[in-house]
Amino acid sequence: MTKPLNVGTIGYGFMGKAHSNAYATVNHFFDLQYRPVLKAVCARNAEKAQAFAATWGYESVETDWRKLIERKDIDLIDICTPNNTHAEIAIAAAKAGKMILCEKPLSMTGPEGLHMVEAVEKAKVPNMVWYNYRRVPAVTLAKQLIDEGRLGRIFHYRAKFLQDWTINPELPQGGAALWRLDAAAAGSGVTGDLLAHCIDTALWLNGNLDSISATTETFVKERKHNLTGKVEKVGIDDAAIFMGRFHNGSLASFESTRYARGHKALYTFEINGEHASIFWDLHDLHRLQYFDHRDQGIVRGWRSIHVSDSDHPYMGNWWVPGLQIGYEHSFVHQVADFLKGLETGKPAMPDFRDAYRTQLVLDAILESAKSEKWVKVVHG
Ligand code: SOE
Repeated sequence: MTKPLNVGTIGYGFMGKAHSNAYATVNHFFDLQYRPVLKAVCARNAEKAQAFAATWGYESVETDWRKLIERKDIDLIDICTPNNTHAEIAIAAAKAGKMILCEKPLSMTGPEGLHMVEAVEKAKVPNMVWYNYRRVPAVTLAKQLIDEGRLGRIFHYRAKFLQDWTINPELPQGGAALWRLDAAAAGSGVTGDLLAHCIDTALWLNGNLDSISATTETFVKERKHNLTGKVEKVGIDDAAIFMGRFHNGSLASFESTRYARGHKALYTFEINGEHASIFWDLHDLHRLQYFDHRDQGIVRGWRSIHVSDSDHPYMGNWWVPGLQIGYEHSFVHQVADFLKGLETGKPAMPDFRDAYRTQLVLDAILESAKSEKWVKVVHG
C-alpha cells in the first residue's frame, strides 16, 4: 500500500503543468512508498484555477496561498510562481512544517536564498529545487561517466543556453506569461532563467566555480509594461556571457541569450577531459556524445550513445530498450527521486542549500558584469 502525500501547487503556468504531470505519472512507472495526491491548486484567478484543477484532477482550489499553507490536509507545497514570490511563500511554508518543492532559480539573490535555506533547515522540512535537467537520462549518464573517472583530468567546461523569443521590441514586459521580462518579478533576465540551469548542471558535474568574469547586455532598453500600461526601462539582461575558473583547475565558458535567432531552447554543454570528452544537446536530449581517446585508433571517433537501454539511468522504468523519452520525464524523475529520498532518508538534490550555491554564482555574474572586473564566487 502506498502512503498518500498531499500536494498543494501554487501557480498554473508552464511549470504548474510540468509538475502536475510528474505527480500524476510517477507511481505508474516507479515503485515508491509515497503517492502524490493532487489535493489543491492555488492561484489568484479563481476561474482559471478551477479550469486547471478540472484538467489536471486537483481536488480543490485556493485563491490565497496563505490559506493553502494553513490547510492541515496539505503535506507538500510546490512553488511554481514568479521568482519574487518564492522566498515569502517558502519561508511561510517551512514555518508551517510543510515539505517544499520550489521552481528555479531558488531566489532573487544569494542573501534572500540564504534566508530560505535557514528556514527549511530550522524547520527540518524536506525541500528541493526544480533544476530538472540533471534528471535527463543522458545528463545523469554524463555524471556517471565523470564520476567513474573516464574523462580523467577536466580541462574545459563549455555551456550554452540559447533562445530567441524576446527579439521583438514590441513584446511587452510584466504580467502573466511575460513576468520573465520584468526585473521586479524575475530578478534578472537570462542569468537567473537560463544560465541558472547551466550552472546547476556544471556545479553538479564539475564542482565549484571559484572566479568569474562576466558581461551582460540588454538589447531592447524599453518595453511597454503590462501592469502599468506605460513604456518602462527594461531591467533584465537579455544576454549574459562569462568565463571562469573551476576549483578543479578547468576553465569555464558560458553563454545564454534570448537573442539567438533560430534557437528556441538550445541548451548544450561540452566537457573536455584528458582521456575523453562529452557533449550533450537538449534538442537531442536522449543522446550523449562521447569520445574516448583510449579507443583503438582505427575505430576512434565520437560515439552517439542512444540513452534508451534498460541499464541507462532511469530507463529501466520506462519502455523497452531503444524507445526514448522526453523533456517531461525529467520532472517525473525528479519527483521519483524526491519520494525515494523521503523513503530512504537520503534527500534528493538539489535541495535549497545546494541550489543556493547556484544563486551565489548568479550573484557573482551580475556583480562582475556591473563592475567589469573578475569576481571571486562566495562558496555557500
Ligand atoms: C524560458 O523560456 C524557459 O521556459 C525557462 O524558464 C525554463 O527554466 C527552461 O527550462 C526553458 O526555458
